[in-house]
Amino acid sequence: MAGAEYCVQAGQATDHTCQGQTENVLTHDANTVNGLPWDPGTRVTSMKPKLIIGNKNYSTWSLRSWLLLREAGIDFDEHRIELDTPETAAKIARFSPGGTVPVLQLGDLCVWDTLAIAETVAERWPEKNLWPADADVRAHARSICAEMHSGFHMLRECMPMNCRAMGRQVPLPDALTDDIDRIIAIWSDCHRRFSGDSGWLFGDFSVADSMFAPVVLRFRTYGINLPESAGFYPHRVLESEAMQEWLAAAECEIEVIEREEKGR
Ligand SMILES: N[C@@H](CCC(=O)N[C@@H](CS)C(=O)NCC(=O)O)C(=O)O
Repeated sequence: MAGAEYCVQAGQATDHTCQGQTENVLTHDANTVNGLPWDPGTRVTSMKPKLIIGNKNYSTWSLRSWLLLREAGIDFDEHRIELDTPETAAKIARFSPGGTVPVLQLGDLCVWDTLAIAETVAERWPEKNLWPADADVRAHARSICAEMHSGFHMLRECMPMNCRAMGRQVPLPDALTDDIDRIIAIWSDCHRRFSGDSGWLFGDFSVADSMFAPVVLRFRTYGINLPESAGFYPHRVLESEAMQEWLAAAECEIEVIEREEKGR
């Protein structure tokens, strides 16, 4: 599948409207927020969700939202925008107020940024159990997701995701090995405390697995050896049918973004 932009399944790209809301949330229990009824949103939207993504070979954030929806078994259309072209910004701007992909459209509602998408999907499809059921375990899962979202700058800089590349070698300065060691510690800790036999970080597939999946691909591309305590995890991620589907599509893309081609 080549070409700059495509829509998969039904539907063409349409303009979006965004429902912006700001609210200071002070207290909540299971059913209320600040004493008002808590509205979890329309549980099943009348329109099929649409996910706007970038190149499958390179776009880690796109992979995270895409994998979350696919592993959850939620039917959605996808719309791909080729990154790193003179038209990319304008094409993304048609969908994303933040100017980045991924973007999730749920009918008229537009959700941008990976963590916001994950929270929204988990909230609107509660039966998919995309966060761990136990509140303390859920807090742990949220912590490592937030850490992934805001940290690991050396890993991103030095080891860009490049799904179809194998056998790449990059220098490993201390700051990069610190990032790698921290990921190993996160996976090992989850394995010891939460994984059980499933191989996913928290037993069942969760938002956390979608957040760490691109790291698995980075370690594969750059040949990072893992201790046994963390080595279980890449196997689980790579044997996911959804992940295999993503990798096959990345393989078929013809675009090359030179600055992402490290370690040749
Ligand atoms: N914090 C954002 C980051 C998203 C992001 O940086 N996406 C990249 C692609 S992986 C992007 O859209 N870049 C804009 C561009 O390449 O023009 C999120 O989590 O969604």
